[in-house]
Amino acid sequence: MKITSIRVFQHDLPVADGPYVMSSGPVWALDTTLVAIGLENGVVGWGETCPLGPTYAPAHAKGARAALELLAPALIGASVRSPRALQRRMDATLAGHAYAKAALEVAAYDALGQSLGLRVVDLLGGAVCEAVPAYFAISVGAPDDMAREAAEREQEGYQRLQLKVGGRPLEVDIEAAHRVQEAVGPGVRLVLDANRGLTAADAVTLSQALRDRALILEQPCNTLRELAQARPRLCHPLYMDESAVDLATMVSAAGQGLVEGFGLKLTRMGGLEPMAAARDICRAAGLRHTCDDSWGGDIVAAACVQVAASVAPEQLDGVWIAQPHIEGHYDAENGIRAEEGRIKLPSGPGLGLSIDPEQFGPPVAAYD
Ligand code: 0XW
Ligand code: MG
Repeated sequence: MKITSIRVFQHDLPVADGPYVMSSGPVWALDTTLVAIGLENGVVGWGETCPLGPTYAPAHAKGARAALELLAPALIGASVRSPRALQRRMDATLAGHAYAKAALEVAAYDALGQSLGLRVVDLLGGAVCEAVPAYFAISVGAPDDMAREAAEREQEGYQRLQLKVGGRPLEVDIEAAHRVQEAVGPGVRLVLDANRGLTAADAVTLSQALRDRALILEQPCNTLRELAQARPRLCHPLYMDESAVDLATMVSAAGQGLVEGFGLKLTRMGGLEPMAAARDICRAAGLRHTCDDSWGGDIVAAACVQVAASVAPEQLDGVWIAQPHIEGHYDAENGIRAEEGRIKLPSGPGLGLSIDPEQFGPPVAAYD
């Protein structure tokens, strides 16, 4: 199962129903990077990393491809039989850059699973279900428009809706939360996600103004210190997303009782293995979490669903995929999609996808 080649592709992902609007502003198009790992047995495994623009997190598309210039050659000749050994080899080549390493790690798991005739979830402890709940993120918008979209998404089967807030007067966010909750049934769980855009004081004001609403507040503030400062005065469960940059931070937050849950992103954590460890930390601490990523097509989505299917249902808040905002699929037959609020786990080995590299054009880099 030795790696004999690595191909890197660049692919544009315009936001089909754009813009996607968070507290940091609108996003109209994304730049994704795909990697294809070729093995001596002829198997090809795929990975992907797609930062949500250059300011959402300390990651950007060209940075991923620059990191891969160092990382890919270091993996030629290594075996995918030990993802941990690959991780050590990558860490000995380049510090940090988890979002780039994740693309290679996922591709290695895809190739390993295909070689063994196993799904990636079978390599992560096994599936506890064959479909996982999806959730939908509603962009910052006029309260009426957000309420209308919330009602439509509930009709589509989503039972968890994330409202993007921040970047505007708090009063408008408060009005939007009221209007959305009035527009949907009691079975829909609502999350307000400011993507780090609020001060601690504003987070407290928002929460106290909505104290009678059943909500989750996700990453309202930018830093751990601000989350801890706001925490005692919040009226709602607090989830950490962008601040959960590694397992050590999660262990510390769980140990302090700082949060009730996490929004977890696969490439931010460094791939499937760290995500599975994060899953186990949450299980041990009795915390709920999502299995998501910042953006990306079928390959990122498949990786998120594979790990999500190994999570105890009582711990899984849901899976977010970018697919509703992307035209088409990388794999038209097995592509990952939400149907009636749930995402089916593909049946095929590896990620369960069959990817034609021709769709991405010539590789931007090739290593043999
Ligand atoms: C909703 N997401 C999982 C997708 C976007 O990348 C942002 C992210 C979040 O929860 O912050
Ligand atoms: Mg979030």
